[in-house]
Amino acid sequence: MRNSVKLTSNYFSDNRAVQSQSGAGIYLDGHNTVIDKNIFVKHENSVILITESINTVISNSIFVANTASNIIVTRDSIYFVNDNENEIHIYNSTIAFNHLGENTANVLTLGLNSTIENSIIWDNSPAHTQPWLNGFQVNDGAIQITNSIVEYGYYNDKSDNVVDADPQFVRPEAGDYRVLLNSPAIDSGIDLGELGITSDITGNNRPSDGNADDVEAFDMGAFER
Ligand SMILES: [Ca+2]
Ligand SMILES: [Ca+2]
Repeated sequence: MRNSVKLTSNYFSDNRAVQSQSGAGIYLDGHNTVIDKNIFVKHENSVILITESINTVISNSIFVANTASNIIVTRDSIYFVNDNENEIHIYNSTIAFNHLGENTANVLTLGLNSTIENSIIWDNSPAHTQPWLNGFQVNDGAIQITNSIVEYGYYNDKSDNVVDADPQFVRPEAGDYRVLLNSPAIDSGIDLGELGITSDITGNNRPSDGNADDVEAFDMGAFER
């Protein structure tokens, strides 16, 4: 496939799309894009809108304090519905404290076969009218979530080790989304080294032994300890 772009270590804030159906932070219609170690805050429209893009990877990234109707959304270019080929893979990312006001759209709208691994999805609103869906909308099937903290949980036959427990951020009110030593996120991820994930959003090595049991293991979320 063509189109290989990698966006690394950028800070996107306070963006708004002129057209409501466009992406405020990133509008993506290329293939094989990697969005690694980026921070997205205070967007008023869809932060990342993906259309007709195959194999998008988001890793080691933070999405906080956005008021978009969808933080990450995959859409068919014509009808604005999910495109099954627009699968997206989210690894070791933190999606928290995004409050969408009175808009009842979902936090994430992801195409079929999308996956979320080693991530933290916490304190986003509004929750889906069906709480067990927790703001996820998928087309004609379920996405796979593994080894992640998801508020209200997320359970289906594709999911494994999804924990509904406070991630214990250090000081979220001050923009510190690392987690405390006793966080359930520490050393509870799966090894994603073979996918090329070897460091966290600040450049710290993954995996690292964060719970002092002499075993290095991946954390959940954008930070490693
Ligand atoms: Ca660790
Ligand atoms: Ca350990």
